[in-house]
Amino acid sequence: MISLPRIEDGRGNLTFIEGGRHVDFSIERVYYLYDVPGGAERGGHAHKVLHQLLIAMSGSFDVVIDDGREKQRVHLNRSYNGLYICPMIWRELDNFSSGSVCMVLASEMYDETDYYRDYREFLSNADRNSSPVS
Ligand code: T46
Repeated sequence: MISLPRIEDGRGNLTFIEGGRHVDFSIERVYYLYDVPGGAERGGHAHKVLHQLLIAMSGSFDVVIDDGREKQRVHLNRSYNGLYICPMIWRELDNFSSGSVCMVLASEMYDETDYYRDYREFLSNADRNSSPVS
């Protein structure tokens, strides 16, 4: 989880994000998920090379991250916190609150060939990329 800068004054709060400073990658793409119906699930894939930062700009949702060995459920509900997801992490998003907005900063342009959308294929490649245990 990355804590982003917060500038607070009587007019409200301001948060900013600089590529290469608050995130270790240069930001090539921004997209956002919104108007997500109650009970909907998104994600269900991993990326080969893409780095991303997920931020709950409004409302809240959960992200389940999975490196092929362990899973962790993370609740995002603050617009000054970002969840950094490196390559080769399976992610699933659910539990979207009404009116929530998930903004994503991405290190690459959209490329469908960067996705593992099949969990078994992801697992076999996650195994191959994992460091050997002595
Ligand atoms: C991720 C989670 C958090 C594009 O044309 N351009 C884009 O930049 C993106 C992200 C998607 N698309 C197209 C591809 C599909 O035809 O939009 C459609 C829906 O994409 P997808 O099913 O991958 O959406 P999510 O919400 O399941 O996943 C997205 C990102 O794809 C993924 O990288 O981490 O949000």
